[in-house]
Amino acid sequence: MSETIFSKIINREIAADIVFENDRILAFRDINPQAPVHVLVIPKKPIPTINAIDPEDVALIGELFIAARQIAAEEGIDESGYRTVFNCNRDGGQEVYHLHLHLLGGRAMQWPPG
Ligand code: DGP
Repeated sequence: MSETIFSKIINREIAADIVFENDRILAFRDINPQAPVHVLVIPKKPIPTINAIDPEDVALIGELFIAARQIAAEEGIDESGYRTVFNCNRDGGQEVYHLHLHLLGGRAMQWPPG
C-alpha cells in the first residue's frame, strides 16, 4: 500500500498539531482549515477510502466518532454543533487516500454543500 502524508504524520516523520491519540486513532488539526475548528480524525490502520472499509473495521470506524465527539466537547463546539464528513474518491473531493473523518465547527455550516 502506498504511503500517504498521513502515514508520515502517524510515524512522526512530519509534524502536525495533534489533539488526540490512542493505539488505534490519531487526530490533528487540518493544515488548511475550513472552519475555526477543523480536525482530521484518522485510523492508524491505512484504509485508503470508505470503499476499502472491511467488516472487521466496524468497531474502528465507530471509534473515530467517539474520538470526534470527545474532541468536539474539548473544543467547545458540542453544544453549538459541528459537521463530520468523509470524502470518497474524486467526486467526493478526496485528496489524501488514507481514510479521515473531518470534524468541522465553530461556525454555521451551509447545506447543501458545494
Ligand atoms: P480530503 O480532501 O478529504 O482528502 O482532505 C484532506 C485534508 O488533509 C485537507 O483538508 C488538507 C489536509 N492536509 C493535507 N496535507 C496535510 C498535512 O500535511 N498536514 C495536515 N495537518 N493536514 C493536511
